[in-house]
Amino acid sequence: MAVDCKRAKKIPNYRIDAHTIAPIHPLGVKPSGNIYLHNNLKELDLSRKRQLGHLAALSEEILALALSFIDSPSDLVSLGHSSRVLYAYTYNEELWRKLYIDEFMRLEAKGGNVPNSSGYHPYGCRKWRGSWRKTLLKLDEEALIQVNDLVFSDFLYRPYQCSKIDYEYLFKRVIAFEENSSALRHTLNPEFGVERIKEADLTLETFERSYCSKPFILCGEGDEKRWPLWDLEYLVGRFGDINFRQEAVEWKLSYYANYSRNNNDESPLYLFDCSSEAIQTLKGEYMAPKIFTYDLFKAFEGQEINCRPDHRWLIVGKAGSGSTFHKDPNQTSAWNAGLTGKKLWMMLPPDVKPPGVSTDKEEEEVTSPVGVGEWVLSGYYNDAVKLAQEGKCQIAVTFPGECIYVPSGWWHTVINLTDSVALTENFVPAPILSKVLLFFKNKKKQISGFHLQDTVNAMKRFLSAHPMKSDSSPNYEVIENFLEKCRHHALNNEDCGLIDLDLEPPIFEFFVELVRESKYGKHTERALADMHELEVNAARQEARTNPPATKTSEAWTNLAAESGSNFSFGFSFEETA
Ligand SMILES: O=C(O)CCC(=O)C(=O)O
Ligand SMILES: [Fe+2]
Repeated sequence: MAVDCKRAKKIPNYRIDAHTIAPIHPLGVKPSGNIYLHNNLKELDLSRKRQLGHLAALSEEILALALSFIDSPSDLVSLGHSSRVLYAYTYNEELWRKLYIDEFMRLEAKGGNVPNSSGYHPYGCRKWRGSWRKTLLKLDEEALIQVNDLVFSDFLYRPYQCSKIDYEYLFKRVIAFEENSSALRHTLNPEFGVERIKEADLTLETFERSYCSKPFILCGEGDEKRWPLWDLEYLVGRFGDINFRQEAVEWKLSYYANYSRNNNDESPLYLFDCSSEAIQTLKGEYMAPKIFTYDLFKAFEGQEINCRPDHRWLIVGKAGSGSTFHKDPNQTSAWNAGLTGKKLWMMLPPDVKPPGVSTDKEEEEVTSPVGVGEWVLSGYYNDAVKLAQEGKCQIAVTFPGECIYVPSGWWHTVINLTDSVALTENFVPAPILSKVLLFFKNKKKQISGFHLQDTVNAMKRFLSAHPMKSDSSPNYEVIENFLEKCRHHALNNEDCGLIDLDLEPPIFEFFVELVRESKYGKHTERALADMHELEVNAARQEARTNPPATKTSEAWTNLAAESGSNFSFGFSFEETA
């Protein structure tokens, strides 16, 4: 008991108290629970019915759904002008954001993927005015019609509440603790913190032997110039007129900066760019940590092959933006270097489900039902702290100049606690080759980032440049069959994962042969053997946790063996296990 108390004291308190966030909604909308403080519920019900007319028969969910089908700003504003309650429901930023983004996507689909230099302007909106509603209606001021004591709705209040979270304040204890660890270049929280190591102290050999499958943070040694000190203002100064991708939209960086400085979004648009003109310049202005450059996905590079999935991103986001829980694509590992700002990381091993996330068995569908703000306010963050105290989750804050390693297959979420700029790259260190191969072999539907035409071209060029070796013949055959099948289709260059054709590129077979022929060839046989072992272990584990509901009877097996290939019955000998 005494030992437990002492231990409990040693663990830093990373929990937060989210109950103090109660901003006043600009229209006076109150949280649902406040309705019980109203002194005349009958009168409230009557006014609501008067205000909504026939729409009062709808539940809030159905009303919201119906409003989301309105597909023009002028219709939405007209409906809002018919009563105060409808003004409040149509004021919801999510509706206006959707209107803008749907139109942007329509314009992009019509005009092709590469916007002209001025980009697309849904409904002629060339100026960001501080909210999606004001931008679409080209308003600098709004009437802000008040609905005090008339609208009690979590549905309307909650997103506003989330947009006003002061993350730096909410996580001040965690930040202070991590700041000390960062200054010492050593984690003061070995229980569930992420180990910090000086970049110069970690050799490739030690990384591959002992660090490849756990998170850690590489820190510098006071060298201010180790990483570029870019912030958004600096980038706007250099690339303000260049288009960058922010999730579904692509805007000039100067436009994104205006948006970023002034919006009420619950989940602000996150700039995640791998293809702007600027990134071509910027990629020459930093050096990845040396130990992360031994990267087996380089086998997909080179003039002759040139079909590597995108793997390098510039990330810019304001406080409150972030990445919801995910595993990185194609079972790759990643590094992420903070250039400005503070990022909160939560990382869980591959087989621990993150709080608030549900998946199907194969993890093809991942549902994070809420944005990061809602995730924090609903108590899931504190659930993650509890998991961390049980050794099932690691939590850290990274600061400028720190580079975190995200191991292959680990769940992770990131919350920008302040405005942030970061660089990230996905890569495949040698020890995870077997896991990537297993993924390519058995999770074909989840493979992403390979473009059909580029991949087909790469396969053709590879086959003509590399004569078959005896070990390669089954793989060559599969690739040749695929190429033959492609001859009967008109190919586009969509991501293979999005294509609905009966064409599944044999990425597993191709990758094996590419690695075999590359400078990483010495890893091939060992990785294939390890992959096989992983496969057998996974099958054993599956049999243990999910024994088949039926088993084939001995009689059936014997009969089948005796009758040879002509065996056929119109009934089954299956018995319940
Ligand atoms: O938001 C971030 O910085 C994390 C990015 C990330 O996890 C990713 O690129 O996969
Ligand atoms: Fe990630």
